[in-house]
Amino acid sequence: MDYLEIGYVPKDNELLSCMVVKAENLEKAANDIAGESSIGTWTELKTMKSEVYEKLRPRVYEIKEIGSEGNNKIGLVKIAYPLDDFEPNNMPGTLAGIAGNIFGMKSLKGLRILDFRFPKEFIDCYSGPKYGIDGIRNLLNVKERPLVGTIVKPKVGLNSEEHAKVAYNSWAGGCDIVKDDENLVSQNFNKFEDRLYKVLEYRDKAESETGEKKIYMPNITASYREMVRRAELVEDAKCEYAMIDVVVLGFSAVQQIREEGFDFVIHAHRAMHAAITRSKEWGISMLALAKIYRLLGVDQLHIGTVVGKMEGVKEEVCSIRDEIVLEDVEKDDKYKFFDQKWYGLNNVFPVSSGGVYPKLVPEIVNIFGNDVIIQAGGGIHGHPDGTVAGARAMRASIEAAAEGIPLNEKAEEVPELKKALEYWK
Ligand code: CAP
Ligand code: MG
Repeated sequence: MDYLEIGYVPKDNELLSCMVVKAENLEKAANDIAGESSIGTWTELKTMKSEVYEKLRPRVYEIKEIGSEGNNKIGLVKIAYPLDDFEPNNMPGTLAGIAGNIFGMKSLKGLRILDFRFPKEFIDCYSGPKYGIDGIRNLLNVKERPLVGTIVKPKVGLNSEEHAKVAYNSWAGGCDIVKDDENLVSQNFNKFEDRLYKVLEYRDKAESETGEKKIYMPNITASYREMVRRAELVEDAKCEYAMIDVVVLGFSAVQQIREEGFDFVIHAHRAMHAAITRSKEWGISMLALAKIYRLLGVDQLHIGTVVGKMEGVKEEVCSIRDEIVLEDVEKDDKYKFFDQKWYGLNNVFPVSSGGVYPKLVPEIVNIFGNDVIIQAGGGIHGHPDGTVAGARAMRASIEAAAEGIPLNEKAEEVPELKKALEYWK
Protein backbone atom coordinates (compact mmCIF):
# COMPACT_ATOMS: atom_id res chain seq x y z
CA MET A 1 0.00 0.00 0.00
CA ASP A 2 1.34 3.38 -0.94
CA TYR A 3 0.07 6.55 0.70
CA LEU A 4 2.86 8.89 -0.29
CA GLU A 5 1.72 11.65 -2.59
CA ILE A 6 4.10 14.51 -1.87
CA GLY A 7 2.80 17.73 -3.38
CA TYR A 8 -0.84 16.58 -3.30
CA VAL A 9 -3.12 19.56 -2.63
CA PRO A 10 -5.62 18.57 0.08
CA LYS A 11 -9.29 19.08 -0.62
CA ASP A 12 -11.18 21.62 1.52
CA ASN A 13 -13.29 18.78 2.93
CA GLU A 14 -10.40 16.58 4.11
CA LEU A 15 -9.27 16.25 7.72
CA LEU A 16 -5.58 17.19 7.95
CA SER A 17 -3.10 16.06 10.58
CA CYS A 18 0.39 17.45 11.24
CA MET A 19 2.84 15.52 13.36
CA VAL A 20 6.51 15.41 14.22
CA VAL A 21 8.01 11.97 13.52
CA LYS A 22 11.36 10.48 14.54
CA ALA A 23 12.47 7.41 12.60
CA GLU A 24 15.34 6.02 10.56
CA ASN A 25 13.35 6.39 7.35
CA LEU A 26 10.86 9.28 7.37
CA GLU A 27 9.13 8.31 4.11
CA LYS A 28 8.54 4.74 5.27
CA ALA A 29 7.43 5.94 8.71
CA ALA A 30 5.00 8.47 7.21
CA ASN A 31 3.62 5.85 4.85
CA ASP A 32 3.17 3.33 7.69
CA ILE A 33 1.46 5.97 9.87
CA ALA A 34 -0.96 6.82 7.09
CA GLY A 35 -1.85 3.18 6.58
CA GLU A 36 -2.12 2.20 10.23
CA SER A 37 -4.36 5.22 10.96
CA SER A 38 -6.80 4.41 8.16
CA ILE A 39 -7.19 1.28 5.98
CA GLY A 40 -3.84 -0.52 6.11
CA THR A 41 -1.75 -2.80 8.29
CA TRP A 42 1.80 -4.24 8.27
CA THR A 43 1.37 -6.38 5.15
CA GLU A 44 -0.48 -6.34 1.82
CA LEU A 45 -4.07 -7.65 2.14
CA LYS A 46 -5.76 -10.14 -0.17
CA THR A 47 -9.03 -8.72 1.12
CA MET A 48 -8.20 -5.16 0.07
CA LYS A 49 -10.46 -3.83 -2.69
CA SER A 50 -9.41 -1.20 -5.20
CA GLU A 51 -12.45 0.96 -4.43
CA VAL A 52 -11.59 0.93 -0.72
CA TYR A 53 -8.09 2.06 -1.52
CA GLU A 54 -9.25 4.69 -4.00
CA LYS A 55 -12.01 6.07 -1.75
CA LEU A 56 -10.54 5.88 1.72
CA ARG A 57 -6.76 6.06 1.46
CA PRO A 58 -5.18 9.07 3.14
CA ARG A 59 -2.39 10.91 1.41
CA VAL A 60 0.96 11.89 2.91
CA TYR A 61 1.33 15.20 1.12
CA GLU A 62 4.22 16.83 2.96
CA ILE A 63 7.39 15.57 4.68
CA LYS A 64 9.83 18.21 5.89
CA GLU A 65 13.05 17.06 7.56
CA ILE A 66 13.75 19.35 10.52
CA GLY A 67 16.60 17.53 12.24
CA SER A 68 18.27 14.26 13.10
CA GLU A 69 19.38 12.30 16.13
CA GLY A 70 21.90 9.51 15.69
CA ASN A 71 20.69 7.49 12.71
CA ASN A 72 17.15 8.75 13.14
CA LYS A 73 15.68 11.59 11.14
CA ILE A 74 13.15 14.05 12.58
CA GLY A 75 10.51 15.45 10.29
CA LEU A 76 7.16 17.23 10.08
CA VAL A 77 4.61 15.04 8.32
CA LYS A 78 1.23 16.15 7.02
CA ILE A 79 -1.52 13.69 6.10
CA ALA A 80 -4.88 14.36 4.42
CA TYR A 81 -7.73 12.01 5.36
CA PRO A 82 -10.97 11.66 3.33
CA LEU A 83 -13.91 12.43 5.62
CA ASP A 84 -15.54 9.13 4.63
CA ASP A 85 -12.93 7.45 6.84
CA PHE A 86 -14.87 8.74 9.85
CA GLU A 87 -18.35 8.55 11.31
CA PRO A 88 -19.86 12.04 11.60
CA ASN A 89 -20.12 13.26 15.20
CA ASN A 90 -18.11 10.34 16.63
CA MET A 91 -14.97 11.82 18.20
CA PRO A 92 -13.79 8.61 19.94
CA GLY A 93 -14.09 6.72 16.68
CA THR A 94 -12.24 9.42 14.78
CA LEU A 95 -9.38 9.58 17.28
CA ALA A 96 -9.09 5.79 17.41
CA GLY A 97 -8.00 6.17 13.78
CA ILE A 98 -5.95 9.33 13.46
CA ALA A 99 -4.51 9.19 17.00
CA GLY A 100 -4.74 5.52 17.87
CA ASN A 101 -2.39 2.61 17.10
CA ILE A 102 0.22 4.84 15.45
CA PHE A 103 1.82 5.84 18.77
CA GLY A 104 2.71 2.21 19.46
CA MET A 105 4.44 1.44 16.16
CA LYS A 106 7.81 -0.14 16.88
CA SER A 107 9.45 1.52 13.87
CA LEU A 108 8.82 4.99 15.30
CA LYS A 109 11.28 6.54 17.76
CA GLY A 110 8.99 9.50 18.32
CA LEU A 111 5.50 10.64 17.26
CA ARG A 112 3.70 13.75 18.47
CA ILE A 113 0.58 15.07 16.82
CA LEU A 114 0.90 18.87 16.71
CA ASP A 115 -2.30 20.07 15.02
CA PHE A 116 -5.41 19.04 13.11
CA ARG A 117 -7.33 20.97 10.45
CA PHE A 118 -11.02 20.22 10.73
CA PRO A 119 -13.09 20.91 7.58
CA LYS A 120 -16.51 22.59 7.72
CA GLU A 121 -18.36 19.32 7.06
CA PHE A 122 -16.64 17.83 10.12
CA ILE A 123 -17.17 20.87 12.36
CA ASP A 124 -20.85 21.11 11.43
CA CYS A 125 -21.46 17.68 13.03
CA TYR A 126 -20.40 18.84 16.50
CA SER A 127 -22.29 20.86 19.10
CA GLY A 128 -19.55 23.35 19.97
CA PRO A 129 -19.76 25.58 23.05
CA LYS A 130 -23.24 26.65 24.15
CA TYR A 131 -22.32 30.06 25.57
CA GLY A 132 -19.13 31.45 24.12
CA ILE A 133 -17.22 34.28 25.78
CA ASP A 134 -20.00 36.81 25.13
CA GLY A 135 -22.64 34.48 26.58
CA ILE A 136 -20.62 34.01 29.76
CA ARG A 137 -19.92 37.73 30.11
CA ASN A 138 -23.66 38.41 29.76
CA LEU A 139 -24.47 35.73 32.34
CA LEU A 140 -22.08 37.25 34.87
CA ASN A 141 -22.72 40.83 33.79
CA VAL A 142 -18.96 41.42 33.68
CA LYS A 143 -18.36 43.02 30.32
CA GLU A 144 -14.72 44.09 30.20
CA ARG A 145 -12.26 42.90 32.82
CA PRO A 146 -10.93 39.34 33.26
CA LEU A 147 -13.11 37.16 35.50
CA VAL A 148 -11.81 36.48 39.02
CA GLY A 149 -11.89 32.83 40.02
CA THR A 150 -10.74 30.70 42.91
CA ILE A 151 -10.51 27.07 43.82
CA VAL A 152 -11.49 26.10 47.35
CA LYS A 153 -8.37 24.84 49.14
CA PRO A 154 -7.32 22.50 50.64
CA LYS A 155 -8.16 20.59 47.44
CA VAL A 156 -10.00 17.96 49.46
CA GLY A 157 -10.56 17.44 53.19
CA LEU A 158 -12.98 20.16 54.27
CA ASN A 159 -16.55 19.11 55.07
CA SER A 160 -19.36 20.65 53.05
CA GLU A 161 -20.07 23.43 55.60
CA GLU A 162 -16.40 24.42 55.82
CA HIS A 163 -16.16 24.27 52.02
CA ALA A 164 -19.21 26.51 51.66
CA LYS A 165 -17.78 29.03 54.13
CA VAL A 166 -14.52 29.27 52.15
CA ALA A 167 -16.60 29.80 49.02
CA TYR A 168 -18.63 32.54 50.73
CA ASN A 169 -15.50 34.34 51.90
CA SER A 170 -14.07 34.14 48.37
CA TRP A 171 -17.20 35.78 46.93
CA ALA A 172 -17.40 38.31 49.74
CA GLY A 173 -13.82 39.33 49.00
CA GLY A 174 -14.55 39.88 45.32
CA CYS A 175 -14.33 36.59 43.40
CA ASP A 176 -16.82 36.15 40.57
CA ILE A 177 -16.36 32.38 40.42
CA VAL A 178 -15.63 29.68 42.99
CA LYS A 179 -14.87 26.16 41.79
CA ASP A 180 -14.29 22.76 43.32
CA ASP A 181 -10.82 21.35 42.84
CA GLU A 182 -10.20 18.71 40.21
CA ASN A 183 -10.06 15.83 42.71
CA LEU A 184 -12.99 16.87 44.88
CA VAL A 185 -16.02 14.84 43.87
CA SER A 186 -18.17 13.13 46.53
CA GLN A 187 -15.78 11.82 49.19
CA ASN A 188 -17.25 10.63 52.47
CA PHE A 189 -16.23 13.85 54.24
CA ASN A 190 -17.85 16.13 51.63
CA LYS A 191 -20.75 14.50 49.78
CA PHE A 192 -21.74 16.13 46.49
CA GLU A 193 -25.35 16.91 47.36
CA ASP A 194 -24.48 18.36 50.80
CA ARG A 195 -21.87 20.56 49.24
CA LEU A 196 -24.00 21.68 46.31
CA TYR A 197 -26.91 22.93 48.40
CA LYS A 198 -24.79 24.46 51.18
CA VAL A 199 -22.56 26.35 48.76
CA LEU A 200 -25.57 27.65 46.79
CA GLU A 201 -27.10 28.99 50.02
CA TYR A 202 -23.90 30.93 50.70
CA ARG A 203 -23.77 32.01 47.06
CA ASP A 204 -27.21 33.59 47.38
CA LYS A 205 -26.07 35.30 50.60
CA ALA A 206 -22.96 36.63 48.87
CA GLU A 207 -25.00 37.87 45.90
CA SER A 208 -27.46 39.73 48.08
CA GLU A 209 -24.67 41.29 50.14
CA THR A 210 -22.44 42.30 47.23
CA GLY A 211 -25.06 43.04 44.60
CA GLU A 212 -22.89 41.05 42.16
CA LYS A 213 -23.60 37.84 40.23
CA LYS A 214 -21.68 35.01 41.90
CA ILE A 215 -20.90 31.64 40.32
CA TYR A 216 -20.31 28.21 41.85
CA MET A 217 -18.76 25.51 39.67
CA PRO A 218 -19.42 22.11 41.29
CA ASN A 219 -17.25 19.28 40.02
CA ILE A 220 -19.66 16.67 38.65
CA THR A 221 -16.90 14.32 37.41
CA ALA A 222 -17.94 10.69 38.02
CA SER A 223 -18.89 7.54 36.12
CA TYR A 224 -21.22 8.67 33.36
CA ARG A 225 -24.67 7.86 34.75
CA GLU A 226 -23.71 9.27 38.16
CA MET A 227 -22.33 12.39 36.45
CA VAL A 228 -25.68 12.86 34.69
CA ARG A 229 -27.48 12.44 38.04
CA ARG A 230 -25.29 15.15 39.54
CA ALA A 231 -25.78 17.33 36.48
CA GLU A 232 -29.54 17.05 36.95
CA LEU A 233 -29.19 18.14 40.59
CA VAL A 234 -27.07 21.11 39.45
CA GLU A 235 -29.62 22.13 36.83
CA ASP A 236 -32.59 21.64 39.18
CA ALA A 237 -30.84 23.80 41.78
CA LYS A 238 -30.50 26.58 39.17
CA CYS A 239 -26.73 26.44 39.45
CA GLU A 240 -25.45 28.00 36.22
CA TYR A 241 -22.17 26.09 36.00
CA ALA A 242 -20.72 22.61 36.23
CA MET A 243 -17.08 21.59 36.10
CA ILE A 244 -15.81 18.39 34.47
CA ASP A 245 -12.34 16.87 34.33
CA VAL A 246 -12.30 16.31 30.59
CA VAL A 247 -9.15 14.23 30.12
CA VAL A 248 -9.89 11.63 32.79
CA LEU A 249 -13.54 11.50 31.71
CA GLY A 250 -12.69 10.76 28.08
CA PHE A 251 -13.90 12.22 24.82
CA SER A 252 -17.14 10.26 24.70
CA ALA A 253 -18.31 11.51 28.10
CA VAL A 254 -17.41 15.10 27.23
CA GLN A 255 -19.24 14.87 23.91
CA GLN A 256 -22.28 13.28 25.53
CA ILE A 257 -22.61 15.54 28.57
CA ARG A 258 -22.66 18.51 26.17
CA GLU A 259 -25.22 16.81 23.93
CA GLU A 260 -27.49 16.21 26.95
CA GLY A 261 -28.13 19.94 26.61
CA PHE A 262 -28.03 20.82 30.31
CA ASP A 263 -28.75 24.43 31.06
CA PHE A 264 -25.34 25.23 32.51
CA VAL A 265 -21.90 26.43 31.48
CA ILE A 266 -19.37 23.61 31.14
CA HIS A 267 -16.00 24.38 32.72
CA ALA A 268 -13.30 22.01 31.46
CA HIS A 269 -10.46 21.16 33.83
CA ARG A 270 -7.62 19.34 32.06
CA ALA A 271 -6.07 17.28 34.88
CA MET A 272 -3.88 14.50 33.36
CA HIS A 273 -3.39 16.40 30.08
CA ALA A 274 0.37 16.70 30.68
CA ALA A 275 0.69 12.89 30.54
CA ILE A 276 -0.28 13.25 26.87
CA THR A 277 0.80 16.76 25.94
CA ARG A 278 4.03 17.49 27.83
CA SER A 279 6.57 15.28 26.02
CA LYS A 280 7.93 16.94 22.88
CA GLU A 281 8.64 13.48 21.40
CA TRP A 282 5.39 11.59 22.01
CA GLY A 283 1.70 12.28 22.44
CA ILE A 284 -0.61 15.05 21.27
CA SER A 285 -0.21 18.81 21.72
CA MET A 286 -2.51 20.72 24.07
CA LEU A 287 -3.37 22.84 21.02
CA ALA A 288 -4.75 19.80 19.20
CA LEU A 289 -6.66 18.70 22.32
CA ALA A 290 -8.04 22.22 22.83
CA LYS A 291 -9.45 22.22 19.28
CA ILE A 292 -11.14 18.90 19.99
CA TYR A 293 -12.67 20.24 23.22
CA ARG A 294 -13.97 23.31 21.35
CA LEU A 295 -15.66 20.98 18.87
CA LEU A 296 -17.12 18.86 21.68
CA GLY A 297 -18.51 22.00 23.27
CA VAL A 298 -16.82 22.98 26.53
CA ASP A 299 -17.42 26.65 27.43
CA GLN A 300 -14.28 27.32 29.49
CA LEU A 301 -10.90 25.54 29.26
CA HIS A 302 -7.68 25.66 31.32
CA ILE A 303 -4.82 26.48 28.94
CA GLY A 304 -1.98 27.64 31.21
CA THR A 305 -0.49 30.79 32.66
CA VAL A 306 3.08 30.89 31.24
CA VAL A 307 4.21 32.55 34.50
CA GLY A 308 2.65 30.21 37.11
CA LYS A 309 3.54 26.77 38.42
CA MET A 310 2.62 24.64 35.40
CA GLU A 311 4.69 24.26 32.24
CA GLY A 312 3.73 25.98 28.98
CA VAL A 313 5.70 28.64 27.08
CA LYS A 314 4.11 31.92 26.03
CA GLU A 315 3.98 31.30 22.27
CA GLU A 316 2.37 27.89 22.76
CA VAL A 317 -0.19 29.15 25.30
CA CYS A 318 -1.06 32.07 23.04
CA SER A 319 -1.51 29.73 20.06
CA ILE A 320 -3.90 27.61 22.12
CA ARG A 321 -5.76 30.78 23.11
CA ASP A 322 -6.05 31.72 19.41
CA GLU A 323 -7.48 28.32 18.52
CA ILE A 324 -10.24 28.44 21.14
CA VAL A 325 -11.07 32.15 20.94
CA LEU A 326 -10.79 33.21 17.30
CA GLU A 327 -13.16 32.51 14.42
CA ASP A 328 -10.35 32.39 11.81
CA VAL A 329 -6.92 31.15 12.90
CA GLU A 330 -3.84 31.67 10.78
CA LYS A 331 -1.02 29.15 10.86
CA ASP A 332 2.39 30.18 12.19
CA ASP A 333 4.20 26.89 11.42
CA LYS A 334 5.53 26.87 14.99
CA TYR A 335 2.51 25.74 17.01
CA LYS A 336 -0.34 26.27 14.52
CA PHE A 337 0.28 24.27 11.37
CA PHE A 338 -3.00 24.92 9.60
CA ASP A 339 -5.24 27.86 8.86
CA GLN A 340 -8.40 26.89 10.74
CA LYS A 341 -11.82 28.43 10.21
CA TRP A 342 -14.47 27.64 12.84
CA TYR A 343 -17.52 28.51 10.68
CA GLY A 344 -19.41 30.23 13.45
CA LEU A 345 -18.75 27.59 16.12
CA ASN A 346 -18.88 29.39 19.47
CA ASN A 347 -15.59 30.22 21.14
CA VAL A 348 -14.25 29.08 24.51
CA PHE A 349 -13.28 31.24 27.51
CA PRO A 350 -9.57 30.64 28.27
CA VAL A 351 -8.80 29.85 31.91
CA SER A 352 -5.41 30.81 33.33
CA SER A 353 -4.70 29.01 36.58
CA GLY A 354 -1.93 27.29 38.50
CA GLY A 355 0.41 29.00 40.93
CA VAL A 356 -1.20 32.40 40.36
CA TYR A 357 -1.01 35.26 42.89
CA PRO A 358 -1.57 39.03 42.57
CA LYS A 359 1.94 39.96 41.47
CA LEU A 360 1.62 37.70 38.40
CA VAL A 361 -1.69 39.19 37.25
CA PRO A 362 -0.34 42.07 35.08
CA GLU A 363 1.84 39.62 33.14
CA ILE A 364 -1.12 37.27 32.64
CA VAL A 365 -3.31 40.13 31.39
CA ASN A 366 -0.46 41.26 29.18
CA ILE A 367 -0.31 37.76 27.65
CA PHE A 368 -4.04 37.06 27.37
CA GLY A 369 -5.69 40.48 27.27
CA ASN A 370 -8.95 40.84 29.20
CA ASP A 371 -10.77 37.82 27.76
CA VAL A 372 -9.43 35.41 30.35
CA ILE A 373 -10.62 33.80 33.59
CA ILE A 374 -7.80 34.19 36.10
CA GLN A 375 -7.98 31.67 38.94
CA ALA A 376 -5.96 31.58 42.14
CA GLY A 377 -6.26 28.93 44.84
CA GLY A 378 -3.20 29.21 47.05
CA GLY A 379 -2.87 32.79 45.82
CA ILE A 380 -6.10 33.62 47.69
CA HIS A 381 -6.43 31.10 50.53
CA GLY A 382 -2.74 31.45 51.38
CA HIS A 383 -2.97 35.21 51.96
CA PRO A 384 -1.58 36.08 55.43
CA ASP A 385 -4.94 37.60 56.41
CA GLY A 386 -7.04 34.76 55.02
CA THR A 387 -9.51 34.20 52.19
CA VAL A 388 -11.48 37.46 52.19
CA ALA A 389 -8.24 39.46 52.12
CA GLY A 390 -6.79 37.17 49.48
CA ALA A 391 -9.85 37.59 47.26
CA ARG A 392 -9.76 41.36 47.75
CA ALA A 393 -6.10 41.39 46.71
CA MET A 394 -6.75 39.29 43.59
CA ARG A 395 -9.81 41.34 42.57
CA ALA A 396 -7.86 44.57 43.02
CA SER A 397 -4.89 43.27 41.03
CA ILE A 398 -7.17 42.16 38.17
CA GLU A 399 -9.07 45.46 38.11
CA ALA A 400 -5.80 47.38 38.15
CA ALA A 401 -4.24 45.29 35.39
CA ALA A 402 -7.38 45.60 33.24
CA GLU A 403 -7.20 49.40 33.61
CA GLY A 404 -3.44 49.56 33.16
CA ILE A 405 -2.88 50.86 36.72
CA PRO A 406 0.45 49.76 38.27
CA LEU A 407 -0.12 47.32 41.14
CA ASN A 408 1.97 49.34 43.58
CA GLU A 409 -0.29 52.33 42.92
CA LYS A 410 -3.45 50.24 43.48
CA ALA A 411 -1.87 48.76 46.60
CA GLU A 412 -1.84 52.23 48.20
CA GLU A 413 -5.66 52.10 48.34
CA VAL A 414 -6.03 48.33 48.93
CA PRO A 415 -4.02 47.19 51.97
CA GLU A 416 -4.80 43.53 51.32
CA LEU A 417 -3.08 43.86 47.94
CA LYS A 418 -0.14 45.64 49.52
CA LYS A 419 0.26 42.78 51.98
CA ALA A 420 0.01 40.15 49.18
CA LEU A 421 2.69 41.94 47.16
CA GLU A 422 4.97 41.95 50.19
CA TYR A 423 4.20 38.35 51.11
CA TRP A 424 4.67 36.78 47.68
CA LYS A 425 7.63 38.69 46.25
C1 CAP B 1 -4.60 25.64 40.87
C2 CAP B 1 -5.23 24.27 40.67
C3 CAP B 1 -5.51 23.93 39.22
C4 CAP B 1 -4.36 24.11 38.28
C5 CAP B 1 -4.47 23.17 37.11
C6 CAP B 1 -4.35 23.18 41.26
O1 CAP B 1 -4.41 25.83 42.25
O2 CAP B 1 -6.47 24.21 41.34
O3 CAP B 1 -5.95 22.57 39.22
O4 CAP B 1 -4.45 25.40 37.81
O5 CAP B 1 -3.44 23.45 36.20
O6 CAP B 1 -4.96 22.27 41.84
O7 CAP B 1 -3.15 23.26 41.09
P1 CAP B 1 -3.36 26.95 42.73
P2 CAP B 1 -3.82 23.93 34.70
O8 CAP B 1 -3.91 28.29 42.31
O9 CAP B 1 -3.31 26.81 44.24
O10 CAP B 1 -2.06 26.64 42.08
O11 CAP B 1 -4.70 25.12 34.89
O12 CAP B 1 -2.48 24.22 34.07
O13 CAP B 1 -4.51 22.80 34.06
MG1 MG C 1 -6.80 22.17 41.03
